[in-house]
Amino acid sequence: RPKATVPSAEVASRIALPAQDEDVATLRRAVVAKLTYAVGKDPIVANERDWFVAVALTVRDRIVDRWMPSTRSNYASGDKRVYYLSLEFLIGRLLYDSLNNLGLTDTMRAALSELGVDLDRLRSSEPDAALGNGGLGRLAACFMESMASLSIPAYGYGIRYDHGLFRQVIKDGWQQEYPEDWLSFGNPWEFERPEVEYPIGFGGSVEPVSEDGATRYVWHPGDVVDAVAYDTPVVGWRGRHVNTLRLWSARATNPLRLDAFNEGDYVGAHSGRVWAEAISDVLYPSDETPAGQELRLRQEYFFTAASLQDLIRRHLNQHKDIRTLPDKVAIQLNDTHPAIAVAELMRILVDLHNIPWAEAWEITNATISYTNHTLMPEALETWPVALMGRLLPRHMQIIFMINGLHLDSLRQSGKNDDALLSSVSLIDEQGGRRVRMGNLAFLGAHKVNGVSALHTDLLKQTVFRDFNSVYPDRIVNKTNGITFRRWLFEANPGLTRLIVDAVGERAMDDAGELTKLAAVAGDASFQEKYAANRRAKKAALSDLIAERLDIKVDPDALFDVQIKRIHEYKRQFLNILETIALYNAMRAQPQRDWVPRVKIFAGKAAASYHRAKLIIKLINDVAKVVNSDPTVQGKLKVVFLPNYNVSLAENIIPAADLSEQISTAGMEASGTGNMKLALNGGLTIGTMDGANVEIYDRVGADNIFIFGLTAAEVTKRWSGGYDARATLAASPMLSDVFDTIYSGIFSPGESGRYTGLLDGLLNDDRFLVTADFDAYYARQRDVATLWRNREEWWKAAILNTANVGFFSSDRTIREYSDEIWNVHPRTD
Ligand code: Z15
Repeated sequence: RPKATVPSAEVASRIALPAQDEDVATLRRAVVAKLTYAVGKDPIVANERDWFVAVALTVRDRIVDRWMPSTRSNYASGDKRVYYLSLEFLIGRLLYDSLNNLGLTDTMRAALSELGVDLDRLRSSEPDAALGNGGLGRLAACFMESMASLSIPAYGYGIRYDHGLFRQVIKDGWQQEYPEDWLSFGNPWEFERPEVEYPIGFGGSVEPVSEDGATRYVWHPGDVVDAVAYDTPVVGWRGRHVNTLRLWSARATNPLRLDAFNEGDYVGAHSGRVWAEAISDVLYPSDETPAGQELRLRQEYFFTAASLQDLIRRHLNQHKDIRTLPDKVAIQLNDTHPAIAVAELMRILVDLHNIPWAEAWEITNATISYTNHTLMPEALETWPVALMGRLLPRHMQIIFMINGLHLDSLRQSGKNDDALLSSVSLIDEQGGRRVRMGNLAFLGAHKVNGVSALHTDLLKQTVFRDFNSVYPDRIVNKTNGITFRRWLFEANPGLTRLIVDAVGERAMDDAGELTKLAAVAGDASFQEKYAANRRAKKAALSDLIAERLDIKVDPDALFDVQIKRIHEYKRQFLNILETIALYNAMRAQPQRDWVPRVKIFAGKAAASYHRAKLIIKLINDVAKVVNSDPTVQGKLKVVFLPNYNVSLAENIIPAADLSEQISTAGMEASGTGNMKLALNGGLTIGTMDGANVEIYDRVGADNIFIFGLTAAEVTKRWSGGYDARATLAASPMLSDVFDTIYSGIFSPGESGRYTGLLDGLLNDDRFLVTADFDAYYARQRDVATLWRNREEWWKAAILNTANVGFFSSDRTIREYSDEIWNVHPRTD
């Protein structure tokens, strides 16, 4: 099997853009032409946003030049295509991504400077495309970039939400949510495709029709919404290949009821439209917690059904025969959100194409595969049978049919165990019947993957244990990855330059080359340059902190960073408790020679997740007290940066000395922020959880700070009936922290603000915060000790950068291609 080719340095430099014809003057003229004729603005009066749009359109033209040949050559070759179905694509900004992948950054900077425009300022006038919540959505964006970079013909399919993830504002320490409005000034990267439009049905009834002794089922939907396509070209590294991200927007089939309008009922005339178009209005802001709302199920079916219609139409146009679908199409379900695809594809094959059931099932199973991203039982999606029966009556029948055949075949093969049958059933019969989307996805897929080695093992042992005994080859591991183009080259050009100087340009095409850095990890002059780059990034972040929060931090302090969604299992609570313990220790011995530290937090809480929001408030309350306490002499600062998003991550990650990856072992499926921080040389303090385990394997025990219970120990502690009160009694340090919070110093005027939070820990410490506290505190002191040894610290940091090449999403995508999709990158 041909592996993706990594060009030699010589070939790479020939492929490297700027393209032959792209000089500064050409680009400058192109930008001015866009500003004039596409934006309609005179350069004399154009504002920053106008310039940004003009530049984006100029860049988009260059992308399109490569998009058409990519698409054409895929048609010509007839190669198999990958379809990545995801309810989330957390893209962020595209300007630098596009410029860098096209090799046009420097040329564009020069062209703009001739026009008196600063490229770096334009960069920040682009809104983040925040069509995702966190790790799952960002993974989809990294995968799109890697698939393009590897020349794998692929489409991303999702929803073009009018409003992405809410904007977080911190008011008096509390999180407030405001609607996000990324489209308010238009989106220069996308192409609207009004002609690519599919009807999506909901509700109604199913009519059995007898035909030659057989029964066919005809679904008569009660209402129909149109899905309209918007395409964004995704350009790969060195502009080699361009794929399409196709996002669906909902349009009412009947936007205006003229009869109502004529009677003067203006609002009523539009009500149907408002209801129909609500489908693509807002991204549900819940990460790891199913929204459970009817509108969410409508979103899931809407984009899945539109995507299937689109890809089947494309398949039939080109290959004529729907039976060859698995040879030409690989559908990857990003979590269970598009799992209804299993029933929808069966409906299309059986009801619309008259394929016999068994053959349809084979086609479906060979085409679909499914990625699981969590083990947490409360995060697994289920839908009430009654709701699904009402919204998707034919799909409900099909799911019952699949389930009946599935359970019968198990019984026939002698698997009569009730416990097994009920655990692999598609229907949860306990407490109101519900459809289990995880089980539907598992059964409908030929491969099911976890996202880290540990997570995949646990999948086999827990949620899919019985399924795994019946289908032992179905579960495979695909450890997550990140695109180094965004998370190293674009976020940290200074470090990138150092790497290229040290190990050569080829490191930009082959992440494996990074290991050569290990040779200079102990080299004083390399360490000095590495440290100087970090210092510059920390100075920039300090400026940002001063600007946004009016807090002064010392760029020479240790920057200790926890950036991710706020969730109990991620244990920001543990971090802030340790911060308080450190604060207490500093107050007890103010004259000791403390390592100056800045604790940096950022992350959003789901709007309805009260505990998570209270943890944000606690962090901010602690910040207020600590930051203004003269006894700590500025050696401890606490910072909560609001509105964490991809762009803020790009600013924080290169400035991080310490990466907090402290989830309860067994609960973080993988993590991907851990990879970004390690790549940029932040040392990890973390538990043996998710991909931390694999980072540990690669960077080595001396270059990471592991602490706490392992996943197996966590299970044991739970089964033994964990008693947090006993832990507290045995830990003077933690008792002291609890007393400090109970005393009310962080909540003047409301001394009981955190009583519930602390009592909650004592009564039911589900995430074993108390159990890991002492070990965490001790490990943090080891961090401070290493920090004092500057040579050893930088050596460890450089070894992190050197040894995490494995976590490139190019590697992940190659594994999916070889072992799940059976697609092979084109080499032409
Ligand atoms: C999400 O962001 C993740 C899992 C989920 O089940 C949902 Cl609904 C959202 C995250 C995992 O928590 C994280 O560990 C993983 O790295 C990421 O998905 C990508 O696989």
